[in-house]
Amino acid sequence: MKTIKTVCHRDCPDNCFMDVSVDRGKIIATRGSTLNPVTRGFLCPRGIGDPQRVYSNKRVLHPHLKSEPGGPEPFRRVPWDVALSLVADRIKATIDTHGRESLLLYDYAGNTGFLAWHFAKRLWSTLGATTTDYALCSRSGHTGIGLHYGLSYGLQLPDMAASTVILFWGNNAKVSASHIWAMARQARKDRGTILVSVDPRRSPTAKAADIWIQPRPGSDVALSYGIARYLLEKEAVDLGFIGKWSTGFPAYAETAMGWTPERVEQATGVPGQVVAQIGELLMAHRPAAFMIGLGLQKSMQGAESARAVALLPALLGLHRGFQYSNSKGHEIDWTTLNGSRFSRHRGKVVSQVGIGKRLAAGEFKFVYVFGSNPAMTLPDQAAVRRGLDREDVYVVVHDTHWSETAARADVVLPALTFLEKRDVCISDHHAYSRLSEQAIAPLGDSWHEIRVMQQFAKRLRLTDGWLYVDPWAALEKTLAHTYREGGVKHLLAGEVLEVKLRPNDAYQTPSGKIEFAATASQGGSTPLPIQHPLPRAGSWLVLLNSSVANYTHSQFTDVFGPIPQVVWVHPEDAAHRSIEDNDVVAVFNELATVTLCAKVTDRVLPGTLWAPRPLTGLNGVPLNALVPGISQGIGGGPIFNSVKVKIKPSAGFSENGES
Ligand SMILES: Nc1nc2c(c(=O)[nH]1)N[C@H]1C(S)=C(S)[C@@H](COP(=O)(O)OP(=O)(O)OC[C@H]3O[C@@H](n4cnc5c(=O)[nH]c(N)nc54)[C@H](O)[C@@H]3O)O[C@H]1N2
Ligand SMILES: Nc1nc2c(c(=O)[nH]1)N[C@H]1C(S)=C(S)[C@@H](COP(=O)(O)OP(=O)(O)OC[C@H]3O[C@@H](n4cnc5c(=O)[nH]c(N)nc54)[C@H](O)[C@@H]3O)O[C@H]1N2
Ligand code: SF4
Ligand SMILES: [Mo]
Repeated sequence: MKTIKTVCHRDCPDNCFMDVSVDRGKIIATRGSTLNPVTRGFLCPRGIGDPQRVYSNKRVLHPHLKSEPGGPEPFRRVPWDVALSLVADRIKATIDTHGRESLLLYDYAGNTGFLAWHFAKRLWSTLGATTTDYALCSRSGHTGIGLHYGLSYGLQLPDMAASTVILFWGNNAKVSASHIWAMARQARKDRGTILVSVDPRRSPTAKAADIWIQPRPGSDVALSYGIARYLLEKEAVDLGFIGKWSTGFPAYAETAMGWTPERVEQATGVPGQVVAQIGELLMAHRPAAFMIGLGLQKSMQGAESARAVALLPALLGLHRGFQYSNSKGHEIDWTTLNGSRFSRHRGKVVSQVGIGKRLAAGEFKFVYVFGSNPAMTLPDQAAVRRGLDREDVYVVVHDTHWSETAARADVVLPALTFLEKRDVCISDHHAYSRLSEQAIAPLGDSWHEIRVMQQFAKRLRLTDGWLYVDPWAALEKTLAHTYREGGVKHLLAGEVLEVKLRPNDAYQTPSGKIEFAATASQGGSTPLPIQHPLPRAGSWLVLLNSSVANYTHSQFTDVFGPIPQVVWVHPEDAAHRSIEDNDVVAVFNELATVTLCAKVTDRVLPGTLWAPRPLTGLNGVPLNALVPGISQGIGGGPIFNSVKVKIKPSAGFSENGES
């Protein structure tokens, strides 16, 4: 039995150090390594379930081509050589006939490895393929916070742990970042740190926190201004800090003063005394840490909410007293790694959130997907699937598993899981980094992303030397300034390195200070955060959706079964519609109908529903069919938490969505 030291490469804030027990070439178990001060000692259910996912019967183990209609099986096995030549010919023909822009690379963070994800993009950089703006997850929050701070990085986790009050704002850390939550809980145990959750639903984090504040979805700007006004009135803002480190404070303060407790309560549903309670808490317990969730910024006004919350710690005299994602604080030379700086062709960039319509219109004739499952995770699902299913669109998927997207492909190529390859990834939230060793030999005929891309490059007779260089040498250059000390050589020698973060008191705004009133503008933004009016509920409800512990997005249904097909409904909303606990209900809007099992609970507010993401309904329709492909103005992010739906008992429901 051997122990292999690796790192979980999933799209997860924690990026746990993982030790893998391997016996005669087979993974027996995975465990959390104690060497990472943040993730020490335990893994989440997905990390523990990894051996089952690696050996699951949903693995793609050989290249496959879609069969002719009417064939006995939807796909047939072919040798790599055949698949590679076919795809390379298709790439060439597409460029010749339709131009480079009609090639679409659709990739995401299924594996966050520098080599498996970013280096492997070099082929598409040289071809000048269209790519997306990668706005599906966090971009709106980065952009919103960036308006006031320059870059959006914030505090390090040890600073969080040293705080006396930690606010998880639109952040379900207990589920989405279980090691960060564990650190916060430890701080509570050690020092009496108070844990607060600000969430419209009683999430697992809200349940386990000391204080739970329940604003209406999308009303966080109003709540932030209400807290700011309380601090201003109590003369509890740090004017010395503000004078030295910021600009635009008078305009901000004037706007905040307009948010009287009555006005705040009207917008948020949070009573004045609760706002006062948070204000008192922030005054009595310093320093505070504001943990800004990605859920907060995935709504119509998400970027506004993120920027409003991020300004609160500045009032308290804290340099970047928030954490959203620290990715922008790292010095990593991405354009070298992914080859875009060497390429003669600058590919077009399109909205990721809005890509459904383009796919459905046949704008791309060749789509290459890796590290993502767009046929589950993108909004406007009906359009996405229509686009992928078009006869004139050639879809190639390189994945470890038979995803819903692979099922729609013309060619499916088998990929190595992160346990079958060597790589490096860096957490956006903690600073610790080590080499991810390969734990086992590749299963079946699975190939590394780089090998696949180099084989295409050869068949396309591409001569750019940078496609064929040693990836580890390229990585060494890319990460030359990333660590406090050391680099790739030290990682290869088995050392644990610490990632350097830009200084907390450096602000990359035009003024070089925190700008309470931003002088730059993005996507039509105003200088101050604004609370957009929230639609009056009427018969419409807002459907919130976020992840549950056993799944990473669409992954792990092969290990844990379907993502729970449930929807939380407030008792009042249920009573109005004659819905009882465990009834099958239709959740619908003009885009789609998804049938789910109702859980009648006061964990959500009246007018609000919640469902796990990204589930498939009992009727086979994905949750994301309900989500419009609308992008936010600021940052172009999605509006997953602003989806308007109706709900009714499912019996007698007409499929056209009429109520
Ligand atoms: N188990 C698991 N963990 C994951 C993932 C996973 O798929 N599974 N995915 C990872 C990824 S890529 C991401 S982006 C993160 C996301 O993880 P988080 O940053 O925690 O974000 P979410 O889970 O989307 O939402 C967090 C909370 O925001 C609340 N919320 C929704 N709208 C609003 C609002 O308007 N105001 C306020 N105050 N709260 C609101 C929701 O009710 C929810 O409880 O999780 C990561 N971790
Ligand atoms: N309704 C709703 N939908 C959402 C969200 C929401 O809040 N609500 N949130 C969005 C967010 S925050 C995110 S980040 C996206 C995530 O969206 P996706 O990136 O599409 O997420 P996954 O479903 O995890 O898909 C990752 C795919 O990569 C594959 N994979 C894993 N490892 C490897 C590898 O080493 N190599 C290759 N080639 N493939 C690999 C997996 O098998 C899987 O098919 O979903 C978004 N979708
Ligand atoms: S998914 Fe996240 S929490 Fe779970 S083992 Fe991987 S890095 Fe750790
Ligand atoms: Mo995400």
